[in-house]
Amino acid sequence: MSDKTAGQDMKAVKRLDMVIVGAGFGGMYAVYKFREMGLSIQAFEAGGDVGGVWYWNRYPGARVDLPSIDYCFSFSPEIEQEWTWSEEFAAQPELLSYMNFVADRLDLRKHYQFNTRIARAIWDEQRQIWQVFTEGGELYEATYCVMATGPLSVPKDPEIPGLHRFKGELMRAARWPHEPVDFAGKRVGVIGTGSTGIQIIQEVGPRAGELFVFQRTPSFSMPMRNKTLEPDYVAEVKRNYAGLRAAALNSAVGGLRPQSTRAFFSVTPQQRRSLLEDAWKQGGLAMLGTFSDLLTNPEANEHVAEFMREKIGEVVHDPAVAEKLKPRGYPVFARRPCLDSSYYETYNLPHVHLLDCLDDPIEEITEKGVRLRSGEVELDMLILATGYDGLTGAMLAFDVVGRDGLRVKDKWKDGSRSYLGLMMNGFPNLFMTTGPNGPSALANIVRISENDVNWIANALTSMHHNGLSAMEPTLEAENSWMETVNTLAQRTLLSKAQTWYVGANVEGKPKGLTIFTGGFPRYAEHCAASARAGYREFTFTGVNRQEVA
Ligand code: NA7
Repeated sequence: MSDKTAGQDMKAVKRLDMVIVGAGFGGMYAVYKFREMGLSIQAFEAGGDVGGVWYWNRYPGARVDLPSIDYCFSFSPEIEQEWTWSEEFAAQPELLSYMNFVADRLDLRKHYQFNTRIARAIWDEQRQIWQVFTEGGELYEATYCVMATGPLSVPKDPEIPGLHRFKGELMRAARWPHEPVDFAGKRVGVIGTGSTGIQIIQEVGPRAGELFVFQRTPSFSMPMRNKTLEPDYVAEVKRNYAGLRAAALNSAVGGLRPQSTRAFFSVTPQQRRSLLEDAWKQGGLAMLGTFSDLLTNPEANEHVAEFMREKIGEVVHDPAVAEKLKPRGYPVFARRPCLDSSYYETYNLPHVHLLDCLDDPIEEITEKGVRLRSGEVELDMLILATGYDGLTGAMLAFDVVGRDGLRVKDKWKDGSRSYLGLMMNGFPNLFMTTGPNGPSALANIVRISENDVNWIANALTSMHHNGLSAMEPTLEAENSWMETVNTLAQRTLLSKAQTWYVGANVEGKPKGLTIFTGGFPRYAEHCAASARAGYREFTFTGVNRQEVA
């Protein structure tokens, strides 16, 4: 069969039950789950293989900032026992090996078409199917679409004039080459000091001839104190995985992160200090577990911020450099807290230079390097660690057209909206995993992915048993969910920093915190409650297309 749509040569149409987009945690689990349910599936991935974020982010020093034992699938007890993590916070090569191991073990790759981007997805109301077009001009038709496209998959170049003119090596953290990169003897520049920039700077600093860090907003970074996992510890974890998963599911971040019910001002200044010192010594995420009101009480937050500024001053030898590295003007933890192993120490190396782009802004990129207001910095290599069009970027990167011609980009023109971050009114049978109005970037992405895929699976099973073929949330349900999301967002300090959480890093993007901040357990309970109540916030269509109340 051949067809011509919108000027594209169409190849034979392939008819399926489900199209799945993405080969990160959400996509891989979706492929496994829906195949096991007996659905005919086809999955797509823009990268050359599985791994999602860990396929692309091969930059030096790339590492997860949640405990590895927690940042992995829980749906397969066999995989939990067969895979052994070597470090508390695994590096990218090990994370990618894990994803490959899972893909091999469950034979997932055969369902994927790699190196393939989706250009458009259009709902055909008459036929009750999604038409999914690849950029290569293939057309797939499916009853269901699962967008497992992730909150951080569209890297963002900085809005600095002249980027294309740079004649040296231009490297993007999230599009890092697969071959080894040599820094020896080179004048290397890094733009961006978020989690990514910090990991790169501490790794490349000692290896480069000279390193120039172009810093706009300094981040708060805490010591990771990464360690090798000893066999006894691993054995204990494997014996107790069920308990660890239960603990993670009950925690606000869906993870094994220390938590506290103690308010900051409920203890004496000496006790506060000693709790903070202990947490700092312990490293990792311990600081987040010191007090319960760090993100709700601005005064408590400022005390902890000042403690962390002091720590920077203790490490960095040059007081002027230390001062520039100390974040001010936004609450600590309102920007994603970073973990490092030698970030601040790197600035003690004589060939590492911190350039403060707040005082001395970047004016343009030139053929030879970066021109600041004060003059040009010549570089052999420029590394961009300038972040992502987070949360909504991937869903808006292609054209998704629902019922009555409604486009996601129009529906989201004032900010993302959905019901539970899982489905949108006007887009029947289109499911998202880790969607922008769920806990998203604020909780363990693997636990959210599993929760979301399981929810979709239950919804499809329920539809099947009831002879239904399509579902979508009512507008009232969606509005009510967004009201919950917005009300909760007012209570946190998270929107007080200019970050990708609130869309502040992309020009023209609607601003505001649309992530569910009520914590993972409450989110999971909302999802479970909607299933228990028989999906009454949804409208359904029967197999013979009649509307079912
Ligand atoms: P982030 O956290 O968004 O950091 C991006 C950094 O790039 C940040 O320091 C930005 O400064 C900087 N940036 C962006 N554009 C510019 C320009 N034009 N000039 C100077 N500096 C610029 O992204 P990451 O990749 O580090 O981390 C993303 C997530 O990945 C992280 O939260 C973890 O969840 C893992 P700004 O703050 O805008 O002043």
